[in-house]
Amino acid sequence: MQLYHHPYSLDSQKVRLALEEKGIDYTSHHVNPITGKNLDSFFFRLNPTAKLPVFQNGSHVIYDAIEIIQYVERIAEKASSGGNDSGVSNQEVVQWMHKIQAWDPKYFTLFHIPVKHRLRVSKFLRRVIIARMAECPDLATSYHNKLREAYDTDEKLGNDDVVRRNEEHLIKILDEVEAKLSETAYLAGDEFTLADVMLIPILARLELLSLELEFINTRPNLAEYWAVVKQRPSYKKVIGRYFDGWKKKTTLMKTWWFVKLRSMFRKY
Ligand SMILES: N[C@@H](CCC(=O)N[C@@H](CS)C(=O)NCC(=O)O)C(=O)O
Repeated sequence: MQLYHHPYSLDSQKVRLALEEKGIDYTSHHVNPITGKNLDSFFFRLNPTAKLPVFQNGSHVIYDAIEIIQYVERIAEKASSGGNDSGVSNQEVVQWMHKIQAWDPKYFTLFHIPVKHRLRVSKFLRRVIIARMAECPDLATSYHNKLREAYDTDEKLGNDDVVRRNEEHLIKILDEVEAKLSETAYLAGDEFTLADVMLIPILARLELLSLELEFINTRPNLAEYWAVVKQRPSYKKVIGRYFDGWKKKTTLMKTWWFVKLRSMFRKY
């Protein structure tokens, strides 16, 4: 099984946490969306939307995070129960998974990144798309769509309503989570489940953007939960080793310098 993913990608983190929690082995391929690796033709042929993650098991390719996680869950259940997959997530877990997945982190994240960095990356990625399009004319339509998407994102970011609604959606989810965590230790009961796997990357994103005081610490149950789930080996492997403490700076600087140098030398 192959997983194309990146530590920066929130949906990739969800899938990788599920793989770690379920103890499933896979071959890992890093595809950095900020340096435009996802726009390389090899990846574009695999997924013409260029989105991460992509999961491949033989000829079976899955693009949707929840579908991948549920597929992983079925494999794990089959392995542990000798062929029958009766132990998959209950309805409450699945409902939380969909509720959390309905929030699109794109505008919120971009809005909270310093404008200088956002503009440089966005310009760089548009140049990369144009360069790849020239190299692979047979993929021109998909690259055109990607370019249109990039302009559309920039335009929507200038629209206060879009950004505000995106944040309100997040707040609504966090408030529901806070209420639930006053009754149970984890999101769907007193056991850790795949619902928690979906939530952890969102909390990690808030911390990465230095927004934990406003969004996590103001919710005492959530703050306590966050401290507990960060102790899990899956969190440390998938997120902590790239973003905890000083590592955050090193991880981000590497990508930033890549983009800066490539832009300077016009090497797309
Ligand atoms: N359909 C995908 C969406 C995944 C998605 O939005 N991925 C983001 C990162 S979390 C991405 O690849 N962004 C790069 C791009 O759009 O070029 C899913 O549901 O899993």
